[in-house]
Amino acid sequence: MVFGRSERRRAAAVEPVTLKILVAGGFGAGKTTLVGAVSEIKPLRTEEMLTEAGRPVDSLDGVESKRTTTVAMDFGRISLREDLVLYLFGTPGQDRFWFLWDELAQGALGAVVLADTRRLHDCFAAVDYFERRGIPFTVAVNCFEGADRYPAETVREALDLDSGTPVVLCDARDRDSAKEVLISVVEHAMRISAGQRQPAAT
Ligand SMILES: Nc1nc2c(ncn2[C@@H]2O[C@H](COP(=O)(O)OP(=O)(O)O)[C@@H](O)[C@H]2O)c(=O)[nH]1
Ligand SMILES: [Mg+2]
Repeated sequence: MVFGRSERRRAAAVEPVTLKILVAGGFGAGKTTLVGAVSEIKPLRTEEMLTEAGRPVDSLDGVESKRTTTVAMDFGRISLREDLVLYLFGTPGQDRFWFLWDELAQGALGAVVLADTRRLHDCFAAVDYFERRGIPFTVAVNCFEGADRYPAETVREALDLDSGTPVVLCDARDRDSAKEVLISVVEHAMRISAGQRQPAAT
């Protein structure tokens, strides 16, 4: 039926809601991997080969196989539904690129903080950053082989997170797993904004 309601709905789907999500975490935590695993478009990356000069700065302990480093950011897109599209922006992992964060954070609905339990302290800065700015985030523990497994609650305590902040275990290489992480961020951000819309009790 050409003029039926279903046609209208299909037309409406052409303009989906687009949301911006940041993907943060320490160097080698899996940001580029996660964006690449879920993105429907070829992820835009600005990677530079680690140079000898960069070696003393970019610690490779625990990420022995890592050969490139993201100097600007990862960018990707995923449609969670036909009317809901996420744009993913991977934040640069090294502290010396922090000047890019404030611009990246503009208009972000929420964030993923990728954590590697072998180097948990590497994500403290990202957690602090989003807490300070009131940007909702989910902590996604990237379960590398060879890393000890900890329950989500243990990670929550170690990071001293608010009870409402989701902590999920993931495999950044796995599309479905990475998608679950993103759904967690969106749901968490929606819960927070719904809470803020509640009229104040009189
Ligand atoms: N075993 C394992 N390796 C991973 C996983 N996620 C990322 N890696 C690898 O760890 C290294 C660092 O990941 P990358 O995404 O570049 O980290 P980034 O610095 O946060 O962007 C790469 O060699 C990845 O292939 C994972 O879930 N399991
Ligand atoms: Mg990267």
